[in-house]
Amino acid sequence: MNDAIARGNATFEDRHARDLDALSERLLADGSDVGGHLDGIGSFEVAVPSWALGTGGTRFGRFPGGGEPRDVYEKLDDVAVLQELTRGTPRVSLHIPWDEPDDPEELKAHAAGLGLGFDAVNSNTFQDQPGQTLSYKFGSLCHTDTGVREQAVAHNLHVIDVGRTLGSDSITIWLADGSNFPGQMHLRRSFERTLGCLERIYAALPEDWRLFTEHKPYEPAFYATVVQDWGSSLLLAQALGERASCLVDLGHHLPDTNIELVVARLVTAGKLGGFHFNDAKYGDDDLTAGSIRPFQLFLVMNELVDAGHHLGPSFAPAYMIDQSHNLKDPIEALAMTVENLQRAWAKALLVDRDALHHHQEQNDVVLAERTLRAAYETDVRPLVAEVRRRKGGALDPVSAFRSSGYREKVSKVRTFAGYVPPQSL
Ligand code: RM4
Ligand code: MN
Ligand code: MN
Repeated sequence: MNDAIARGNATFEDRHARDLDALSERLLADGSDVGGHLDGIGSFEVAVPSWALGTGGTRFGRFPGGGEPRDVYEKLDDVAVLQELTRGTPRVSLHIPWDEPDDPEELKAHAAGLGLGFDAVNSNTFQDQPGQTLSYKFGSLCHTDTGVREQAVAHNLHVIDVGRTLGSDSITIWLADGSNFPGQMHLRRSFERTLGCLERIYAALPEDWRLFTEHKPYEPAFYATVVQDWGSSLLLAQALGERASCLVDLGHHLPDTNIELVVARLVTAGKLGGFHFNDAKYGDDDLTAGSIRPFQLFLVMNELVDAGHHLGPSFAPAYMIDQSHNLKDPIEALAMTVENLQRAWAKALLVDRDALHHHQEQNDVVLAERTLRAAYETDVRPLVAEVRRRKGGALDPVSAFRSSGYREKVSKVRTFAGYVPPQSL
């Protein structure tokens, strides 16, 4: 990959240098600290979910590409490629049991050899696994049957155990629990049972670990999801304690929800724990971040940067990607997501916060909005590319990936696709 990166960077070098000069000159004239911006952009890192490396499917089918990773080791190899290209993805968020390692120590060593570590581990009580005693058809942590709840709690404790060996420091719990028809489930009791189980998982959390609850309005439950919205998620996190917080998945909101406002509220509550970046037009579409609503992504990043200014280093949400593509090459899709995240983050860093604050205090609607838009409309691509270049990454990750011939190469070796990716999750 390094050869392809060097070749690509040589091709784009002159043009990049000219674009970077022009932008730096303009930013300096506006009083911006260009060096500071470059450092700030470089500080943004995002974890890659282990389920994003294979071609995703929908419930109507799957069209696998060649050379998909066959196991978790090959998935890490692909994340290492992404990291070489983008220099922004040094960690993996592992899903268990989809990517459960036979030997976590060995997987940790394999990851370390690739320069990778582990972010939050994800439990799965939304599907029945082969050989499982009791079914999650009617829920897991919310289930009416104690036995099912016990089994689901035990699974989460196991996930924590695996994560501990891998060097992870948090668990994300997303529950499909809910009902499809009015009357099917006692709305209050099902929530209380869920909290009761989460309390037991929380009690087993290693001291330096965090627990994230992830809300989702619907799917697969179409009438009432137990952890349906950020309010429910917040109630759980507050009841559990200090090390529990909420995870916001950008695709888990009803159309037109003001997600930046959700972020702001959770920051105020001190309960914004993690993020799943992706994009969506209608539902939990898991598309490339920034592909559909780039302005919304910018406004979310603006809240995150603003919270960082206000709270300092203690504000450290776990930034993760949650996407699943059925059309794009997964590595290219991830490279585009990382790039779009870096750009949105870079734009948010450019917001003149003092000016914005001043205009807000003066109730100057026009100048406040113009201050935000001035940052949003700045073409930050040269800054972001420069950050990658300085770290040894690619000026243009997708073209470097294509010219490397990586997918063709692994296609020859990865001949049996044993992995069946998530369908419509
Ligand atoms: C869910 C949710 C979870 C993810 C699964 C695969 O919709 O977003 O975060 O682990 O999908
Ligand atoms: Mn998610
Ligand atoms: Mn989702």
